[in-house]
Amino acid sequence: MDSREVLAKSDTISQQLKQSSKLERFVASSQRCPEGMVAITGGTFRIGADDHYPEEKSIEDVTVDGFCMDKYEITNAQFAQFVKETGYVTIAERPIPKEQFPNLSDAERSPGSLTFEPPAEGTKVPAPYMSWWHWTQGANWQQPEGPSSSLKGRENYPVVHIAYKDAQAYAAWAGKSLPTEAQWEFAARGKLKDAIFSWGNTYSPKKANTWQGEFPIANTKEDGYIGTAPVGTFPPNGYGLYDMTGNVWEWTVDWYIPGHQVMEHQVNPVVSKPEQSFDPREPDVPKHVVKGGSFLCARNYCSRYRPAAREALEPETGMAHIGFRLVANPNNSLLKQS
Ligand SMILES: [Ca+2]
Repeated sequence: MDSREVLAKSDTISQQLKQSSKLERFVASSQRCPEGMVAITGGTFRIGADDHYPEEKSIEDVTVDGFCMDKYEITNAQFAQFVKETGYVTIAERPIPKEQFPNLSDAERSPGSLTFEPPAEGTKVPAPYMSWWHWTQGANWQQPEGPSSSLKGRENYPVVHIAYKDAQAYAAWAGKSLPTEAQWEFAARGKLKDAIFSWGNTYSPKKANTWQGEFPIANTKEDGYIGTAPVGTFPPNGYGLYDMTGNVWEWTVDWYIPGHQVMEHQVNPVVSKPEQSFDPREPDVPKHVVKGGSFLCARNYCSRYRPAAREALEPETGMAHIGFRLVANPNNSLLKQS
């Protein structure tokens, strides 16, 4: 792929700002972030990592302008408020369109989502790839494990089973935006230069909700959580942002391409067109970048609880470990730390 071609096609954040929301105009004029958001003053940093997974290569210098970012992942209580006010129905709650899957029966097309179920006890490691994901009819943000589950007592947990389009709908309602990958990674690094984790260079089960033990068969729960944890349970990073890594993966606006070469020396880089997307594992399926890893990331498998780590996901797929948080883009870099 020709990098200049990719960037020539890219929208810039400033173009997006031509349609900035009332809230974003407020941020621009007051130079302060709204309640629940943290001011990220912007700057130049090294995106990516050269010594982990190939899709994180290579390290490139990029610059982001100042922006505000949600301190926490969007919670079930926040998403419930959005649904109450708008009547929005998430993709996991809608029947699978007949046009997309004409060979499925009506029953097979009934709504659902992917839930995590560990392989049966005694399964040899490595378990068959992806065998721990199950299509569960009736699983959605309100019933994260299926019809017998609910959100009771989980109001402050991150909302999950959120597809990209669901996150976008929420963002439009909130007058905010999904972050770019560069914004997300800059924020996740928490002012640390080139550190492996958002807290430093040494792994700790006390710093983020990850998986301890042999994934996917044994979770020792050393960090206190087998599944998601209430937002803000683990310590914040250097910007005062919680759960940037671990807990749930978070959507970004960028379309997925392997590596960062196209971003070199760019200001507010973003891969903004679906036709730019390329995942070598599924070349015909455009996907967005998700960041931060989740409670399912373990040292022996998918150790993606790092700022540089990234994965690719289809926009219409929500899963039991997919959530999001938002940014407000005031189009200046003069934000005051709140
Ligand atoms: Ca955990």
